[in-house]
Amino acid sequence: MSQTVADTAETPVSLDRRFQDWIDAERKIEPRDWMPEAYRRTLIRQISQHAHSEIIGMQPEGNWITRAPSLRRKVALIAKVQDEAGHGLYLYSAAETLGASRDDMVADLLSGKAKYSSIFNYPTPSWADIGAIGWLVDGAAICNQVPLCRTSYGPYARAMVRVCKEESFHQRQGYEIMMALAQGTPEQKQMAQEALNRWWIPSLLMFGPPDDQSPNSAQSMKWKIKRHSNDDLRQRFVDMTVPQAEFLGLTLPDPDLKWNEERGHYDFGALPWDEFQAVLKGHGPCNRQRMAFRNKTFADGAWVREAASAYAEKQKARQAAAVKAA
Ligand code: BYC
Repeated sequence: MSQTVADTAETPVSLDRRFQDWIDAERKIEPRDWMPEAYRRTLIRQISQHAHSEIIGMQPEGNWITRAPSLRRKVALIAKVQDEAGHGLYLYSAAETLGASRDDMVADLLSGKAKYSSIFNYPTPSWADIGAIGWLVDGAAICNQVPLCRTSYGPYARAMVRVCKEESFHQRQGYEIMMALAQGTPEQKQMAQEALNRWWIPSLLMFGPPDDQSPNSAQSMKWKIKRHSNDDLRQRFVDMTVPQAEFLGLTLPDPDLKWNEERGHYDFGALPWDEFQAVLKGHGPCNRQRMAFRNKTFADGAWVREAASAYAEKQKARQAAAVKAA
């Protein structure tokens, strides 16, 4: 029988302590292991918010599937949006291993009780926004999510491996769109620049509040749910993205952005945290639209869920009859 958190200690120490030692030894927590209730709650919160973000995140891009400029672009965009649905499903499944019910999680999203990423409350008025989302939003997602492949909860860490592989394809499809526009006509280059201007700040806000205003970070880092702080990941993203913008010949919309030799990082301007808080409270440019669309889609899909449940019941009854007859 494999060892569990509860039987690691030779001396009588508290379960909390054994749990922390187990994590400090870089061992994974699995669904049947003992865990502090707060660890379980934190994970359900983070994983379900992450799942909701993937599901709502399909909307800004789905908006452009019918208007993609070529068949190749359309196929890639459909595949990307479909991948996001898949990410949502793996993540809901990971949260279910912690005892969360899928129906409750979905109900919390639909009622507006649950959060999803701030970034998906911004509009996509031009095709270049699809490039900017792939490049910047998926780029930010990669910075934030690659360390989650090493998060302490096994099912979440394993789900993130596939998610990150797909995100890296998404990031490249976005960068390729930006490259085509940046090397195109002056109007196309302008379109790319305007999309970059729209998405740069929201992408930086996506990493969450500054470390000194992040109530969950300290405990989540101790439990190795989070491996890096919000500010560290934001800085990593800025450092990674500046040369990519230079390569495209586009300008990041921040007059305070400059290389700091001493720190070995780029400095950047103050971020609008009041805007972030407003978006979280439901007052971003597209919050109402996103929620209304999700609720409508859920209601429109009721017949599919009913048909799938009826089919599953029928299969179950058939199998039971076959077992009885055997
Ligand atoms: N938007 O104490 P903090 C994607 C909330 S999917 C909204 O730092 P934590 C993609 C936070 O929840 C993108 N809320 O929290 C999909 C907390 O509120 P509660 C999503 C945010 O959890 C499709 C409060 O602010 N990625 O990339 O330690 C296409 C205080 O924050 C945001 C993930 O979910 C935000 N941006 O750290 C393309 C990754 N930031 O819950 C791309 C997994 C913070 O206490 N999640 N809040 O009421 C994480 O890594 C962490 O949960 C966060 C926040 C870094 C996001």
